[in-house]
Amino acid sequence: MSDLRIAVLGVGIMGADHAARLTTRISGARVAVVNDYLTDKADQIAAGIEGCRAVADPLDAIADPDVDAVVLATPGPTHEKQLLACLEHRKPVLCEKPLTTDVESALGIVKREADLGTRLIQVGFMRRFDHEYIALKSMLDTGELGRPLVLHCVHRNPAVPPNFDSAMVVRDSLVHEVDVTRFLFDEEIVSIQIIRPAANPAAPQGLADPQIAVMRTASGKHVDVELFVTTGVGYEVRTEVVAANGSAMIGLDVGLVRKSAPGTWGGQITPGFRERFGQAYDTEFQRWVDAVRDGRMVDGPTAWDGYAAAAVCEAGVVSLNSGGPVEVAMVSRDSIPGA
Ligand code: ISE
Repeated sequence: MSDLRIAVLGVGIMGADHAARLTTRISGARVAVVNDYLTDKADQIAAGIEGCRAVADPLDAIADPDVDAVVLATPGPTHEKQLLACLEHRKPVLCEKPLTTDVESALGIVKREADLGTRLIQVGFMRRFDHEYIALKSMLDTGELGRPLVLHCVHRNPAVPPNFDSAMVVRDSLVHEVDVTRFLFDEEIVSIQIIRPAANPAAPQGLADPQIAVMRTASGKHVDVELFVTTGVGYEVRTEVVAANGSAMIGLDVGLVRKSAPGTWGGQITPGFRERFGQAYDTEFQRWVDAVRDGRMVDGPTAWDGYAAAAVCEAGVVSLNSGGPVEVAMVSRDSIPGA
């Protein structure tokens, strides 16, 4: 079987990383087309990949007859149009989060895909492919810890880009714990509250950081998340499940532990999400390529997962402004046959 010919749309930090991953570490696929609104950047990436060319218009790249499947690493506001084009051309697509930037358009995408009767959209919630999250999920599924009751999470970044605002802490950062909660517990989140502690004096003016998210699932499980995106320290993602018969924690970041004179010990913290979740991205991409090649098209979070995450984040942003708990408004999955 010949290699899957992929178009990578958006070759900023994430897209360039995906193009490199597909070229050097993933089998059964090659990058045939790249696109970016910065055309010089797309030309430069294309020049470094054998048999790859830059296409200036993202919709032309999707429609290109030499493209079998699409990776979207473009800015969120462009996703709706690009996803609709992928559906129109029946091209499988791995879309970096967010699915779209608002709940209505996310639901529109879910419905349009369901109307086609074939799943073509996978959403890039990469934590579901991380060895530690997989181990935690398997442990919960075997039932050895008994009924899970509480999830405690920590999500810290050393720094964020200058345009990062308080709502992005919810939509861009917390969205991962929203998906992790749904993945681990197999149920929807029904309410969310965002609490703003005193802000980090080192955070940019106006950025509410840290934030504490408190969520409740349909069966009444409690989830709390400390989000702190300007720590200046490192990339820390910890997740602890407390269950009826014990607890389990991942993300302790304990690699090599050094002990040396004069009586000190210590190790290293991963600097960023690409280092912490590099394995997860590789596994996600290999499994997606394999699924597309054998006709399953999707092997991971679906458009519905993207919609559900958007709905929780939407409620989270309302709570960020009001301070109180907010109910999550979502349609029922059964109301969309095929979703
Ligand atoms: C970023 O977009 C990510 O997806 C990272 O995983 C997350 O840690 C970071 O907070 C986000 O801004």
